[in-house]
Amino acid sequence: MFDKILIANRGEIALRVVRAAREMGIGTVAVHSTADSDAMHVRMADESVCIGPPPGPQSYLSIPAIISACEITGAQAIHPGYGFLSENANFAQIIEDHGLTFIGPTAEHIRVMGDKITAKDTMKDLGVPCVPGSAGGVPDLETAREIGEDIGYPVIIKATAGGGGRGMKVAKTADDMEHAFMTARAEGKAAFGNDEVYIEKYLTTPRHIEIQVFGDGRGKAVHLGERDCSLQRRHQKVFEEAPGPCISAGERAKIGQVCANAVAKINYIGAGTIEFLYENGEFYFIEMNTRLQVEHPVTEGIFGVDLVREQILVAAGEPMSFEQDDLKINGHAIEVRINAEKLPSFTPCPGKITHFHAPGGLGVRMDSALYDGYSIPPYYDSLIGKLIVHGRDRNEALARLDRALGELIVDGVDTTIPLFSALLQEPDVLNGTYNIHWLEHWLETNLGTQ
Ligand code: MV4
Repeated sequence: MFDKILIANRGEIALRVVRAAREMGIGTVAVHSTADSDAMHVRMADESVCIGPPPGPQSYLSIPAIISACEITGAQAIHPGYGFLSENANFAQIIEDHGLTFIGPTAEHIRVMGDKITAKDTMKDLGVPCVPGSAGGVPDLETAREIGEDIGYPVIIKATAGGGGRGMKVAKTADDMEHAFMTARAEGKAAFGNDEVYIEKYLTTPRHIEIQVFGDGRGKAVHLGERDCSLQRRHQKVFEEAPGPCISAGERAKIGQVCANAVAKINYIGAGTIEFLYENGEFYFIEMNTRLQVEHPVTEGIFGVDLVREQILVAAGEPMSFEQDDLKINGHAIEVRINAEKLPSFTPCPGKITHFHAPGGLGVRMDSALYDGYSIPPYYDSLIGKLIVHGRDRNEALARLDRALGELIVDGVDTTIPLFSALLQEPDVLNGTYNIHWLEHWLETNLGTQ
């Protein structure tokens, strides 16, 4: 096992990794920008290294600065958290080339899943159900039109390098194809330097269901059920839950086994998430994320496992601590993302926290790097905390969420907290009858959000 690991991240996820490492008796090194000298992750880690000025590329995204921090402190492994360098295959490769360990999948798996076309090809070959569409990339407009006729409109054109909803265009009819194809290509080229696109049947009202998988890198893998992450705005999730309110035990076992078998077959190591659209009782693969996700705590809540501990174990060459048969769902968990943002526009709202009080009690978990007097810097994303509740069933979790939101105090900046209290009044949220478009429609109708 490692003696010391470095955490190449900030905020609540850096604390999350420190906590797992500390329980395992592993020392921790925080890295930070000059804007984060007073950040909680720096205070909580055993050691810290300043790696540069606030803009990402000069600190949290600087591979040389992070490798140097490892060498200075003698850290043997790097946990990337989420965002920043977590899905950068080059980073994973360079870490290995320096005789260090990347706490995550291999550079090759990151690369394959980072390109949506190779990801889909791979998953299709592994028996994972995919959205009907083009076989690989679509080279020109003429081919795009043929595929449109073949699979039927509406279709969606996606940039293979896309992410966060960029480089994605819907063609409702054949008349839209030229414009949609050209703009998806241009956006892919402009945003990612890659103009390759592929085409899928457009699903109009799906839910976003993702399966958590975990592999030991030696041909063994398990699934930890699904999360429903349909409540989102502009591809930013705001409310996530597990298990999915619309997924039966039979469906879970079936798609879960397909996913676990798929990643076992490629010797996948560590945590992964296989994203699906779910419509009319069918799962359609869209993407795989090769990192620990923001919403992993809802899965931890219902399975009672520490996913970061498991990531560290397998990265150190040890077996994971559970098998599929050990994994039984207990109750229901919900996470809400607390962002420093002003409603109804969701404009980022950095500034000084004059008072912070975290809720507590049975079934309540608050993952946050806030403290009284902390100043949220303007350089990073606006997530300032995650409130995760667990109950014996969904209704108990919902009641507990309402109760915990009432205890939570974040003064000094605007936050998304009032949104969640309002959502808990909505029958569709209480009943779990929502899809990927529900929240944006609700925000427009009720808050006038654009
Ligand atoms: C789709 C789709 C409908 N049909 N693919 C959005 C970002 C990327 N992760 C995939 N996305 C979608 N792909 C087909 N064939 C609808 C979306 C989509 C979406 C997916 C998940 C969560 C929220 C979403 C919001 C808008 C569109």
